[in-house]
Amino acid sequence: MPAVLFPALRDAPHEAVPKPALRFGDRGLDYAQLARTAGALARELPPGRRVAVWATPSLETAVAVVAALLAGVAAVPLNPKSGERELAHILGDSDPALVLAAPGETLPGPLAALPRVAVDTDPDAVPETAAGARLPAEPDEETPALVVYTSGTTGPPKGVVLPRRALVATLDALEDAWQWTDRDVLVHALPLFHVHGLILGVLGPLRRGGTLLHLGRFSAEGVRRALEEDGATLMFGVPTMYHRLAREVDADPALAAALAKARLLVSGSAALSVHDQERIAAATGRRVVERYGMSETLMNTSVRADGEARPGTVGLPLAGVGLRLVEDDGTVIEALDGESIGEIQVRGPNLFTEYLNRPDATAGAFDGDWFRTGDMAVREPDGYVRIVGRRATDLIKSGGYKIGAGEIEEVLLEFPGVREAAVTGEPDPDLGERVVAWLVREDAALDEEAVAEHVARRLAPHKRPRVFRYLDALPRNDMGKIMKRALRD
Ligand code: MCA
Ligand code: AMP
Repeated sequence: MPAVLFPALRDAPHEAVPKPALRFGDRGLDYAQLARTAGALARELPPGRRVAVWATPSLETAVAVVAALLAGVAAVPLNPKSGERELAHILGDSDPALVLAAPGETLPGPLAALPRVAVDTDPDAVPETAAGARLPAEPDEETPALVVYTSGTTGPPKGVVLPRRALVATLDALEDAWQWTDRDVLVHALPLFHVHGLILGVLGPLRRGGTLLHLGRFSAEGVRRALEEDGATLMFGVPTMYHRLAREVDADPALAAALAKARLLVSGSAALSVHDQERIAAATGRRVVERYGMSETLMNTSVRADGEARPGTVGLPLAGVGLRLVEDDGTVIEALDGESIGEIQVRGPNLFTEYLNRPDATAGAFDGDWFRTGDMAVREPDGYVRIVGRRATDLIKSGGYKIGAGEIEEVLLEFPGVREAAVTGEPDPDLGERVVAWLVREDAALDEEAVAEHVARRLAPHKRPRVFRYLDALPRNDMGKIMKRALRD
């Protein structure tokens, strides 16, 4: 029997008291209403094809993705700020049958050729005949649920195919680690086109039968209000968000009191600085819990709700997740000594199936059934994982977004007046890392703003360089390869 992804949706029509499922600003749906709207939309989706979702931070995105999941149709969430180049690649690669978007949303050029289905979130607009219909039968657990695009060191982003089995495995492992229940009300302001905001942040509460409050846009005041006034018990955020809370919490006793009341504050997508962790702990008496995951693996480790949130660590492997550290020569590190550094490799039901249309990349990512994460770590004597770095210097994590240097370099080289380009990440107290462009330019008149704008338009605004540095020539080795380490040093 395939696992039922959302039991609360199937039970909803029989609930005596409506249970809130989703709220975005002043609009929301209870479980019965969500079953009705998403169920009706599910019946319009073409079996066996993929559908794109214009993933604005809105109720429509949540309904669209739930509808696709009910229909057993894989959803491809699109960053609504994607640049032209990125969007054209994703649409060409994933070949969606149609795009789901909120009514009235203006969609950019590359989407114009696709049929568009407007997502209606009004449960009263569903005809009685459709409203009474049963939800579609649950698909097989290996059926692709989502295709999430993620950047690599070079080339365009790859589509990570995530089966329903991986979603169930990761969300149920988090239920165990965080004692996550239907009484939890989650608040966050994460984007809905990545694993963190969409799978953990929307599908997580729905699988548990709990409630999501989405802020639309991150602000400390929004977080305070959700925790203090709207009964939120859990918060998810990237380290940049906790950094911004840490900056305000000293001077804002109401914010400190609200954070202190939360059942669990969870950070992920990048490393939370020990300094920010300590500032929040000093002001609230509460420690932020870190968990570690990846688009390809969903969640691998976490500090447990009943465990110790030790700054700089991401806790223990989750239930069902196999984790090992491997040295460069392939030796598996057995020692839990807090010192021996190896690459994290993982296996388990939480893993993706493949990179879409990229059997070469899929094969290259595995060592047998172990997935190579590219993250370097040590394990402490009690098994806690401490991430110490990343194998690839050409991957940048900025604001929790993974950004490939190669993709930006290609776009920089298209700009008139740019002769050579290299991209690196450098430490940034707010973003974790900021994107730095090293350019050899034709002449000093090059307009930095216009170059940043070009990257923001072709790729996405978070990929634009925040700093420009100019050189007469890029440092290269005998093979002509740019020596990034020399640049950073
Ligand atoms: C600025 N903007 C521009 C330009 N400059 N737009 C066009 N052209 C330009 N040249 C606009 C931006 O679009 C944005 O608009 C605003 O100015 C501010 O931009 P930015 O500085 O980039 O944003 P920020 O305020 O610094 O954002 C910080 C953030 C964001 C909110 C923390 O980085 C964020 O949401 N991060 C979450 C990433 C995430 O979810 N990662 C999960 C993937 P506007 O203000 O209108 O937006 S990792 C994952 O899923 C794994 C599994 C895991 O472990 O979780
Ligand atoms: P993405 O490919 O966008 O899903 O990002 C996955 C990467 O984010 C991982 O390979 C890690 O490098 C990083 N990451 C996620 N969570 C954490 C964390 N808690 N601490 C440090 N790095 C993290």
